[in-house]
Amino acid sequence: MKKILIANRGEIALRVMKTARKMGIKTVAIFSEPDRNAPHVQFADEAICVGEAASNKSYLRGDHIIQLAKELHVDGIHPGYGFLSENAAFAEAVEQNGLTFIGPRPHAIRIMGSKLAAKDAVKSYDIPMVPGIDEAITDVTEAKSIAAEIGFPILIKASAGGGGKGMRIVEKESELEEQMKRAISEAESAFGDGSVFIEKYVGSPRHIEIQVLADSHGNVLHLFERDCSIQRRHQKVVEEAPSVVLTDVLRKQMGEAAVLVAKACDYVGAGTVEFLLDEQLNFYFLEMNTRLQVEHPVTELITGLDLVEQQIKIARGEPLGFKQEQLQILGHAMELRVYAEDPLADFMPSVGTLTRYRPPMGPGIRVDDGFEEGMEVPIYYDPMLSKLITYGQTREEAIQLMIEAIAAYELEGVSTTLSFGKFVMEHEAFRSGDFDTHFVKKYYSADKLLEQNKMEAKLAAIVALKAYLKDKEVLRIP
Ligand code: MV4
Repeated sequence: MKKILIANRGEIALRVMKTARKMGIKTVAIFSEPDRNAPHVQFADEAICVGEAASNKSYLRGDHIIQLAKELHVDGIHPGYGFLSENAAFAEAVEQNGLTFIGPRPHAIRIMGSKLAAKDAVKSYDIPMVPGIDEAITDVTEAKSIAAEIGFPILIKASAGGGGKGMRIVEKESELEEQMKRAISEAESAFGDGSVFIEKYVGSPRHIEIQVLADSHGNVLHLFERDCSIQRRHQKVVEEAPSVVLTDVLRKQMGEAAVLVAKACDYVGAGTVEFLLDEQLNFYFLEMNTRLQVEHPVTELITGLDLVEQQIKIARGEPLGFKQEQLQILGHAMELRVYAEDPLADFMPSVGTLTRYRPPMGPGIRVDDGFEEGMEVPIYYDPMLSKLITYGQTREEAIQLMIEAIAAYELEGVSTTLSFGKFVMEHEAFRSGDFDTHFVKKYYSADKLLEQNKMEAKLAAIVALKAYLKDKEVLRIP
């Protein structure tokens, strides 16, 4: 592989290109009109415009992108995350055009793109699943009898849904019919597939995901877990590795279950297997994400591996260069997603120009971003500005470094979730590790953040006043 095209933008496009360059591989960037001067375009060896601002007129034009890749004599395409990354038809078209898709086979993407197909694929393996059904359900009477068997509350999920879209909690039988009808019609209009199914609702779960790597020679390994429980409306905010709640035994069990999930769909490449972990530490397979994830850096820091390098080597047909026993967790990594959103105004997207942008630097600090001072934050795409990642020997160290890095992050022109990140890092429930997916709902409010900001301003004023009084004394100012 001599030249790859990165079918993405922003921080992940840059991230992929950095590894490609390190490996001596030339890079081609694609960009939409408003992204013409973006850092990922400047960094690449070559760059080509793929259309207008709207994603469906640029970054989602699969056939057009493949055409351009061929004209530029590209060998492989890396899709990043989002956009075309989990589009089986695109992966297939890339291969049919004689290019390498740096990602899993279309077969695996297709299976895992449907929750019911995923359940069906893994059911002959010994993988714990949430009590429920593994077939689409349309009949209300049947649904009622299944729900009675499982016990309320139950959750209705759309097979084609993802990231919490199309989910409905049903507390009692009298609500079932109405909720089911709604779920089906919602799934039909949102995904073009009205298949829904029923699961027992796990009330206070942690979201634990396992990173897997599979080569094309049948070797499948896991790279331990990431705890992604701190999220807001299904949008992850803080991710860390390892998780404070996993024991070595549980980690091994979940890792082995994740490897089985990958084997069940003949997985090749880097993937992530999502689990729910309940209060009794029972774990259940939820779904598999067939892409490089946003939060992959925390796994890189605790394992010392470059996941993009692994993806490229796997795509080149190389066998994995290590065995499960050779992998170990070293230290603790924490990631904060910095969004251009106002945490004091219900996380409203905040657009504008980055009049000042100086990310923190130093030992144990990594910033993955795709912005520069003076750039405008475009309204067309994901509002994530950067990922602030810290690494320490211990969790306490990683948290402390995160608090310092947030303070050192100079950013003006738009509102960001940096202060919200500080709120999380300083919260007792987060520090003690006693949290679940309801953390934000349970503990966060704009008022509390405002209170935190006021306290800080007061503290700063007191420090300044003390310094002034001392100066006055030393300088004998009357
Ligand atoms: C669940 C659940 C409770 N019980 N399934 C949300 C996203 C999708 N990946 C699955 N999700 C959930 N499935 C059962 N049977 C709770 C969630 C859930 C959740 C999962 C992971 C991270 C954050 C979450 C927030 C709310 C609900």
